[in-house]
Amino acid sequence: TTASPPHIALLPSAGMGHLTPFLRLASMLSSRSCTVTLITASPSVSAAESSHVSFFLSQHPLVKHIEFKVIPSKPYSNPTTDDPFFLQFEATNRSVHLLYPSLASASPPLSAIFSDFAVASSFAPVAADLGIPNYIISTTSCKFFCLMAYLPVLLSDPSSFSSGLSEVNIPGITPFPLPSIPPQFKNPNHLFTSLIATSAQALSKAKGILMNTFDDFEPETLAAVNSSRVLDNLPPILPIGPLETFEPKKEQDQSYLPWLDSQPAESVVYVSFGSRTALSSAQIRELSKGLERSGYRFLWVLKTSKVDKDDKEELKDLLEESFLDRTKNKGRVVKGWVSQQDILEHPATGGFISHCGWNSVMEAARKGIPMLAWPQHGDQSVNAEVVEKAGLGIWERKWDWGLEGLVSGEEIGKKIVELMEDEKLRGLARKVGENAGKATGIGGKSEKVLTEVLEYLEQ
Ligand code: BUP
Repeated sequence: TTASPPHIALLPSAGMGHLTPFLRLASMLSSRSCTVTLITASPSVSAAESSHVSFFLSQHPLVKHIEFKVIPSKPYSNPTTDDPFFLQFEATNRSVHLLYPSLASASPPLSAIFSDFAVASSFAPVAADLGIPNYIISTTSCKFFCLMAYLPVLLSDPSSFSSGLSEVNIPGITPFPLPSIPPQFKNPNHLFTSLIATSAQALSKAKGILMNTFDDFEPETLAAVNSSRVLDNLPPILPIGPLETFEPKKEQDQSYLPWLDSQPAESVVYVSFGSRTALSSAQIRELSKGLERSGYRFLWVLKTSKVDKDDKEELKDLLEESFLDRTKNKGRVVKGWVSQQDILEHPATGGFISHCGWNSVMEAARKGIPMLAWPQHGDQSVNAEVVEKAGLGIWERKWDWGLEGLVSGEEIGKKIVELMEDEKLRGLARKVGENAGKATGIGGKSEKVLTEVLEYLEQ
């Protein structure tokens, strides 16, 4: 009999930063004739997650959907965090065994499961019982992945994070400056830390780690991890990025698009800190001053709460009316969801001030848009260093390392000018975009890696 395309189930975990790469990969697999089952946990934490899942399914009628109810965390059951995304990671881990019957009875039978790093430990036994390979999807940089994979070793030595050290060392790769390590990692009891460490211990059971990055973007780290210099028991790391985007969700308010259409090429600074980061109101005011001082045009997506459902403040309460008035011809400030991929693709966009969430980094890389990295938490500092090293952007370390508290409008204004006027950076960023295109094009490195995985899984 001739081989038929595999049936792959995908299990993302909480937050748009985790959901987005899964939806993209699901779309790519479906267009390569795989049977695809998308598994989602309900209820979702943010409104953006549930609306994107519905939209995705409406656009991909062939994709099957399993929705499973997570066993909720008891309120205050974990005193180390009240972050709703971390609590959902934990609740999902406690609930994935409930999926066994529907996965075991899938038709055609499942060939593999692609699941998020954050559920690696609880999902490994389910995949083993089903007798099918489990690939982990890592939604961050290869550099930060190495830190997570190595975390159990670091935690076993109490001096790893001692304040006397200026950096954390992991064999085979460049050191991590101490301020770029998420502070939670220093507390082994923190929910986030224990989840990552437990997941890391399960990595060796996976068939491979699929990663939204590409060889030319993180060559040294990928080479080190794939030649067992970081850890000797990791499965192959498989760079398949930047993941292809599919048609974005159209929101009602897209008035920024006609506005962008009327701006000169590469003249607009796009500003976004991702779906779950809210700057302080004082920092929001300084950023507004910085944008105005820079003299550049801008499109600024403003968030004021970690979870979108709680975001109720109005623009006029956040920014001075006089600012909105003075800049009405120069810029747009938007609340709510925008189509970031449309904005990054737009010829008027010339620079991107970003928190360096990894999806945002890969989207900017794909388009070759220079970044001003302004990481806020989690993996973002490590990602910012990767961005700088790859030539995609500039990064002012002291801004996010808390060395000076509030960053002034004056400093921000100067950095924006640097971002927009540095021709060498623009050239390097364009080159990154070309390399990203080569990696995902026919015969490109990332495309080949994915093709090989799918050939292996053919039934
Ligand atoms: Br906000 C926003 N529109 O308005 P990251 C985000 N996005 O398309 P995060 C929009 O969501 P984590 C908006 O293009 C990217 O694909 C954006 O993921 C898109 O950051 C995704 O960049 C956001 O990884 O997640 O949301 O902070 O903290 O998990 O990295």
